[in-house]
Amino acid sequence: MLEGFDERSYLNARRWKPGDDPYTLYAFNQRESERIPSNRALRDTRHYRCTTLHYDSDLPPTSIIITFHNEARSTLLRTIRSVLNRTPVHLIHEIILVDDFSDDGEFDCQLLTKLPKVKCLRNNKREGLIRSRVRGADAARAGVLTFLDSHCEVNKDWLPPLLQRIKQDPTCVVSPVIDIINMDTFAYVAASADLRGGFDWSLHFKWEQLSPEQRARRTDPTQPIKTPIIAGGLFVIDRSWFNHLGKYDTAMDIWGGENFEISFRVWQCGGSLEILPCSRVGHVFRKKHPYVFPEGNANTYIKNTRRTAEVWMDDFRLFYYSARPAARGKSYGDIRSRVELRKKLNCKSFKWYLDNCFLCVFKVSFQLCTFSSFLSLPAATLCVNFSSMHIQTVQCYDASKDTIKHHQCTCLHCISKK
Ligand SMILES: [Mn+2]
Repeated sequence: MLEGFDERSYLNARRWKPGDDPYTLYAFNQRESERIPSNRALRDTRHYRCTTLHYDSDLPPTSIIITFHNEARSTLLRTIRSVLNRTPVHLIHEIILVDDFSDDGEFDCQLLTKLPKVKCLRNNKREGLIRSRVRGADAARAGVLTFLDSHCEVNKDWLPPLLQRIKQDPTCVVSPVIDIINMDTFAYVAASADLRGGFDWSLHFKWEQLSPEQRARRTDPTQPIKTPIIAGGLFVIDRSWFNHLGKYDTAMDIWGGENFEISFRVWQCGGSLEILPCSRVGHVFRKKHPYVFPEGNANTYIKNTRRTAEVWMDDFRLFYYSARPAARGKSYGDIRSRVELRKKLNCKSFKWYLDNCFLCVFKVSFQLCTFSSFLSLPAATLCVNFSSMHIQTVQCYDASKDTIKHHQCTCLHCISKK
């Protein structure tokens, strides 16, 4: 299968000397990654009942899209080889690599396209994850799109459960359980299958344990888990549905925030998000980004999340601004086409999303907003006092008229996780 591909010369691994720091380039242990074979065996981390499930023999094939920027060759190759080794060949229409203007990307593209099914597109300037993914999606020819990160390893039977679900319901957007590849040892570690995606009001993603009640309701551990948010690195979506929903917000830069945008959009515009516990894909989690953000990491994250808040969160964007005061006054570009899109697709409100997408049971109460709490905020956009479980905001500020309306606060108390 791999004849014509010279792995050793592709990897071009360096000789490590004592004292060399293997974390310099990629913020993970490059030496260990180079030492581990690209086709290593992995422990099957699924629940044993997953092995008894059957999938249709006529599942739709998929285009697998992997974008990368200055990825380590060893991890990129392991991503691709794990896909080739652990996926029924008829289900892979193609593997599309999008090289986002890596320093030596021409070589990566030239060499990797010798692998079966692999095509490579190279950006001629840095575009970031979001526009790179859209470029890959536009080039894709299969009816289903599979987005993968560039430092993953797919596990046994990872793809059929995802494709089966899309075949049943093309409006469903599905993710595997994301196992952990240790950034120091490259050990492959099973992640809990009792997690779903959540966030705080500053739009930071976090994994959230299913509550004891939710777990009790899950009598079948192979069943999908509805999730308010996807982590964003790895997911599968019907291609027409992706296009219909407006792909991604291509005015977002580099990385970050796009998972909120696509998650809110999918739910509010008639779809759903699920994690499928019988699909497992490992991912190297790191503590920091190894690459540069041309506009700075924080500015990029603010621009992307602010666009998300402005387009999708209605008045609840005020929670975002109180949790992230630095976002006020930062430029975020033109959002008119995304607002248009939301109108055209007739999407539901953010309140509907909060009420229906398993976040919280909210209790609303009204109380007087004290003058002092109002004054304590520099921009005076909100009288607010919240933690992630107890949020208060006020209707005493009218953003459109820039005036204080009244002093009644609306408080949302998250009583319990749905
Ligand atoms: Mn990653």
